[in-house]
Amino acid sequence: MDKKYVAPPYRIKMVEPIKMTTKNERIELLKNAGYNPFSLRSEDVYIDLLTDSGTGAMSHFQWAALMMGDEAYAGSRSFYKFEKVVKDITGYDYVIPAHQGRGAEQVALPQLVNKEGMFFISNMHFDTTRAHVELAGARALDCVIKECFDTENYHPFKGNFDLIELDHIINAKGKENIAGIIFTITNNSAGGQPVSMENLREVKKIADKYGITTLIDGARYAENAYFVKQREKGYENKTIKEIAREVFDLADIFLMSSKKDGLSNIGGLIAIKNDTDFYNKCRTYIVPMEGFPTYGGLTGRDMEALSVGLLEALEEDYLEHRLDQVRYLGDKLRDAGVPIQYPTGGHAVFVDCKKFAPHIPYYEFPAQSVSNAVYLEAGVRPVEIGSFLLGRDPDTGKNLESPLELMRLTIPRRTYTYKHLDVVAEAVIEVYKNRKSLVGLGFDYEPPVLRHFTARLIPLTK
Ligand code: P61
Repeated sequence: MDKKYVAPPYRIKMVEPIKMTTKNERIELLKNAGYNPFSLRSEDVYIDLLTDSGTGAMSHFQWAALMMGDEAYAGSRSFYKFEKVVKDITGYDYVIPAHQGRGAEQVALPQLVNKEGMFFISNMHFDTTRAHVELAGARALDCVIKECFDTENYHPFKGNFDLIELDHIINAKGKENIAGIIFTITNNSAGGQPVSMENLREVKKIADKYGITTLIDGARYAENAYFVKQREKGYENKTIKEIAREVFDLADIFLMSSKKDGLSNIGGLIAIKNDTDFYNKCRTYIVPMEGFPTYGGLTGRDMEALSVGLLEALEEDYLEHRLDQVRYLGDKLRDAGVPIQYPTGGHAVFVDCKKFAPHIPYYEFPAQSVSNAVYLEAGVRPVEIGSFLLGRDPDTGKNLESPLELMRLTIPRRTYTYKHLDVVAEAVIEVYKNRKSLVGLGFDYEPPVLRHFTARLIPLTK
């Protein structure tokens, strides 16, 4: 295995002080937060690994571009700049900005659902995508390869679609009932795992065979392209932009939360290959939901920053360092015996808490328990991606069991140093050493929807 990690291809020009709290303070802070790190104040967090969404550092080119924002309500110059960049990257005909990924989802997805009993199929839907599929009256079905759930063993593309399962689902549900096939690249929920070009080509063939629309949920499409370059034969000498373009050629619609690979703090978009009718529908509905089609909930300066950020995110030296940071943290944990989703993906290290704390059952949220312990140890804030986030079966009211119980250590872009990651690794390793003392959690307050954001929990003493 290559153990070399590249130094950042940037230097630091502005700093944001962060402060370390004491363990006793953190015990009190976590208790007040209802044992749910979402309720902590960010000031009480030393290293914040809750998400890579909108938390990255902008370049000086982006900060300079902010000054060029044209805040016109209609026909903003900044929109046309943004549109040009997105068209150049995707090769698509139409571009509509949205305030973030879920804004794009709420406008675009319902336009594909034209009757009851329809389905979207994805390698793995992200939770907001699933929520918007369901709000549109459809159902979300996942068909990722089984290797994805085997966290220990290497597979270069754990985000791949299970092609046999995909064909099977389409036949079982009826092709006329499939609203679309969504390529989630990278596959966030199971580890930021990439999808290979070969797999996407096969998915496209299946979609064409049945005449089904293909969509990209491409919050991290540039990171996916970098993995293709590193791991897939025939792509070694292609540029990231060329690889990304090959993916765009396989789809009809691109939905993006540009808070990730747009290297900006806010933003989203809908891009459409050539379907004028679909574009007109989205353009109509963006108005009441997000705003006029040339701003879609963004300011002119947001669109300026994005126009620069989208291109910077395709730069190879940036991507190499970005993925090296994730690999660095993953290697440190793996070397110490901590079970992680291996290999590491694009934006985070996912710790396998079914293996970390096997004595805690899924309905007492093992990954949440580990996350809390990591916060107590060093003021590091991870996020649970497991049964706590999954919620309850709407019909039976029972807690659903997630196939994976993960603690995500999500690395913001261009924000932390390798030394910060050492602190994170040391904290997780320390908690791992004392893992037998971890206890499960029960509800003090459980909200009826998206409970993980605002629930209050209590530790269940043995
Ligand atoms: C994240 F705790 N992701 O990973 P928006 N598609 C994909 C995403 O990863 C994604 C969106 C669409 C987040 C933010 C987040 O329960 C949570 O711009 C592949 O966030 O609307 C977002 O994009 C939606 C964190 C979202 C959460 C929901 O951290």
